[in-house]
Amino acid sequence: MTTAPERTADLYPTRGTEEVLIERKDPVVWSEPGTPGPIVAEDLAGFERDGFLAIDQLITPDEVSVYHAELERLIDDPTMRADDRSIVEPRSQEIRTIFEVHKISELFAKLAADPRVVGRARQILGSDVYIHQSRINVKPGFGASGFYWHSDFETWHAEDGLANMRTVSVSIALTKNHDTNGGLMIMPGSHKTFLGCEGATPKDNYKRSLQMQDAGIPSDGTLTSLASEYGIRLFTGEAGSATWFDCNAMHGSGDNITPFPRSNVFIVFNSVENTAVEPFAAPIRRPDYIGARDFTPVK
Ligand code: 6CS
Ligand code: FE
Repeated sequence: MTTAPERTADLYPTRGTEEVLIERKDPVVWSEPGTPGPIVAEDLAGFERDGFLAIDQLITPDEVSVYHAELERLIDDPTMRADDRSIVEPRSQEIRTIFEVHKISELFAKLAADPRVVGRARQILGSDVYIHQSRINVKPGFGASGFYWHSDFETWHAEDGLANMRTVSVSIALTKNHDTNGGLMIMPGSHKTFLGCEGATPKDNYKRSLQMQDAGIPSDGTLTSLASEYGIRLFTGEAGSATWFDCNAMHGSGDNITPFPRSNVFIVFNSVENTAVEPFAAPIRRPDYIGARDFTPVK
């Protein structure tokens, strides 16, 4: 058992006895202005302002075919269904998410290390990066359930021990993200306010939260004021499109009752300057296939 690294001061208290809104203390874009990278200055400024950056085509249609076939191979593999890293839909029992796809699949490992992907992460985070989490969210259709409103960072801080907001996600569409099949929704600008949530983290929370999150979500009242202040942006796009979003952006996605799957691969990059310590608001660490404890930088 590795000894727990020294835990730093808690800049973002959460899961206490009441909700609390805290101004973000961390930069959004950590690299110095003018740092070379794949994101042009105007887009980087947009990411800083909005907390997200949408890209019409991050990977080509031929590449989408390769990665979509790999997703199908994984979800059709009976050993994957039996694997702890697979989460099933509560109703249909179809596979909802497979975690740690960058370790399970050489193809997804290659995608994560692609300069078009990791290069953008390094530019936003201003350092070398490692993968905190990767997953495929299948959202197969015919009633696949969505993900209620939340800030990823609130969970990754409370349950995985990430001290600072120096983490970024990219969602790459492997099927068309229509405006009807449960696309990602983000409140533009919400990343600049941290919402400390009410309610302690139950033990082994992840066993339920990855099907339907209940600890770490905003109250109706706060959600109403956030949505009224920031609005809600729905992300649609062809397969191959991508959305980069800040770890603290308030986001969610609806159920998918259409016949058209909304299958995306998500890669979460964390700065090597922000490696996980002990959870800030949970009794135990989550498994390392959800919150990595291998801090090896992506080459
Ligand atoms: O708890 C987590 O890490 C996961 N939960 C959600 C709803 N989004 C981020 C991540 O996949
Ligand atoms: Fe999320």
